[in-house]
Amino acid sequence: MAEKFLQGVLLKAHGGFYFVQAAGRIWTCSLRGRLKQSLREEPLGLLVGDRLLLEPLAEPEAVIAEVLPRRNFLVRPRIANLEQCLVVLAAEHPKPDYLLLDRLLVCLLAAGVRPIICFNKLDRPGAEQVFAEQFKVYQQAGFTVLAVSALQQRGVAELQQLLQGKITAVAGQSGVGKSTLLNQVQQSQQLQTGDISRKLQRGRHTTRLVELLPLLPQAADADGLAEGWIADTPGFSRLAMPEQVGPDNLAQFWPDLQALAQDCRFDGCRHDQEPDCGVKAAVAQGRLDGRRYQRYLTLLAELAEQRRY
Ligand SMILES: Nc1nc2c(ncn2[C@@H]2O[C@H](COP(=O)(O)OP(=O)(O)OP(=O)(O)O)[C@@H](O)[C@H]2O)c(=O)[nH]1
Ligand SMILES: [Mg+2]
Ligand SMILES: [Zn+2]
Repeated sequence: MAEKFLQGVLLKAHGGFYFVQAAGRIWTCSLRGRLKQSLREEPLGLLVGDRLLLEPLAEPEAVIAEVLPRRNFLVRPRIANLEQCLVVLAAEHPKPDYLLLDRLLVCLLAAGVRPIICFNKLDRPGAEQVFAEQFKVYQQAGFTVLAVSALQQRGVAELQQLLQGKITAVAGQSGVGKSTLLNQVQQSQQLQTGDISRKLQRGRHTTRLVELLPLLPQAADADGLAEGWIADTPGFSRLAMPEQVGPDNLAQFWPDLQALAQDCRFDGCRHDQEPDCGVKAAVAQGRLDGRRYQRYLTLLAELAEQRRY
């Protein structure tokens, strides 16, 4: 009975059909009547990333019989079972937006998604030095930090390793090279890549669809199953601060501050105006990067402001 079903992952929904990867191929699926009924009561319905049970019909058609329990899900962008997020910056051009980076790190940690920080365009002049400085700051905070050049295919194999077997989203400002990088790690489809200046003039993004892309399999395995999926979603770069993050717990999602907070005199220290603060002492002694601390204060003030009305 159980073996007539295949387990798969929802890659995208389009035109009333669901495209599901299972057993080494992509199936065009509809919903079983009973499931359709029960999903009507679910405000989110099926999400890209959902793990499903399929009943194959004549290939490539199948019926979705069941949705397996979700590990987690996000509403904006809509995605289920997301394990990690690649946060891409250009070491050079466009200039890195570290406030955006730190904001994304907080959002991801609060959502239970592992961030991987990826500096791209290491081929550009001056990029090595930018990377070396920031590597220290974020590595010390406990994050995985990569140096890559999508143009020269540098660091791409290492990146691919980190993506194996997982569902990964990609975030970062426009023009940092997300689509270019993804074209090198994912299977067939070519994503649209654009020219920065043209895009900045138009002030819009080339990437629109939320869709999971099967990764290139690392080793040739029998089924030709992609061992991992990546989502090129524009929504991630504008992720809103989750509800549960406020001025009193912001530091909990700031691993480098969190470690220093044990030296603070007060338990509820916000590491701002309080006396005898372990975090401020560390900044004064150069043990914590002053600019990252300033960005903490910026986000802290922003959260305090939001709670005021
Ligand atoms: N020098 C250099 N240029 C790169 C590299 N990777 C990407 N680029 C260029 O940067 C520009 C933007 O790349 P995209 O991949 O379109 O950037 P994106 O992050 O997907 O941008 P949006 O879709 O607008 O968010 C393109 O002109 C790429 O050719 C790299 O490693 N080195
Ligand atoms: Mg893109
Ligand atoms: Zn403190």
